[in-house]
Amino acid sequence: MIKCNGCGAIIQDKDETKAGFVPKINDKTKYCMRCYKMIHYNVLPKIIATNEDYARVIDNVLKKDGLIVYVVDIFQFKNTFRDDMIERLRGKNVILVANKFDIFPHSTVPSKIVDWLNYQCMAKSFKVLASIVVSSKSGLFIKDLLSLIDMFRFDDKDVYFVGSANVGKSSLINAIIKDAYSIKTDTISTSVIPGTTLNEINIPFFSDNSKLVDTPGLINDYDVLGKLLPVSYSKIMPKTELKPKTYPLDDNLAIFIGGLASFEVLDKGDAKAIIYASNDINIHKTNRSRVKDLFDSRIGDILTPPTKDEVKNINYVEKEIIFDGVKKKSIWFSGFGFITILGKCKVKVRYIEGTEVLITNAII
Ligand SMILES: Nc1nc2c(ncn2[C@@H]2O[C@H](COP(=O)(O)OP(=O)(O)O)[C@@H](O)[C@H]2O)c(=O)[nH]1
Ligand SMILES: [Mg+2]
Repeated sequence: MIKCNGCGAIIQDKDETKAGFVPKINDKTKYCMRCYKMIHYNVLPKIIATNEDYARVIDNVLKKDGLIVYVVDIFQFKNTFRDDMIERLRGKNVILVANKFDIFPHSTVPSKIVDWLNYQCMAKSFKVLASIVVSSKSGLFIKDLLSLIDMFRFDDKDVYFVGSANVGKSSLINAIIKDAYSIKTDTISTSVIPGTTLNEINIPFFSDNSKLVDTPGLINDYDVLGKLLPVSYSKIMPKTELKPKTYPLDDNLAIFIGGLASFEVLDKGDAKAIIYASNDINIHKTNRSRVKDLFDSRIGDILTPPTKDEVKNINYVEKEIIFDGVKKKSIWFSGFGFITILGKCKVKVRYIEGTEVLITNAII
């Protein structure tokens, strides 16, 4: 039995529609056709497994006695620090890693984010051995993560990387291997499509023969990606440093985050709002009186993403939120960003039906 080095599926030459397919298996086969195409032709993979399949693999992994690296996406924190994962991880040896720190404004102080992460854990009574921010893309703090892993990997245990789909688990393992061996090429397949990794992938790494283990992640049903087509994925996932936009609130101000959400001021109080979203999303400032008209006629052209094609399958829901101004807060939209509110105000957000809007203490 050979496993694909890219996604972990068992290599087979019987069924093209199933994971691990290659037309012909031989001694040199290292990757399935899906990963081979992803690596050499930049072809995006199709999703071929379900959340139940992924959950089975994860639960199997968690039965083993190892050190767990729980990876979350700092830009999608609320989406990826999930109750269903926290419940699975309670009582285990866990290091919490917030990945993709490179996209946060470079003035962000890492230790403040770590404090914030620890607070979020405390709020869920979730004990972790340590929290850290890293970037698998830029390599920032990868060495520090490796030191933490060495420190907490009692009795030469294996190290399991778990977390939601797309948080960068596979990228993180690649970054660790690149750093440790001073190499430039990726070992495991990564992509913008949730569900790239299909099975557990074991990588012998430590001198005692213990392994780094990559796992598939659960896909969040509330993620906005599920409502969009792959053409929009790379637009809403920031690739470069976020350029936050600050708006002092005015009565009747409305702001569109592309056509993904709108933010309307019902009572401006003394507040301002700072929007953190990918630079590829059009932020459009307008008056509340124009909101209905814009939703009816301009989504998919000036208000994009989504594209015109995607709009056909999207409905919007709305929610009023009151901020008392005592603490800074962040409004998290599943999948494409957050708004930090400073001060007292009352606002209305409209967002895509089937996605979530969640509030935390402000992250930045
Ligand atoms: N900006 C940024 N993107 C990242 C980082 N790590 C991973 N990504 C991107 O996130 C997407 C998902 O990565 P992948 O490793 O496949 O995630 P996995 O599903 O958790 O294994 C890919 O498009 C990666 O390029 C990071 O540190 N910074
Ligand atoms: Mg992966």
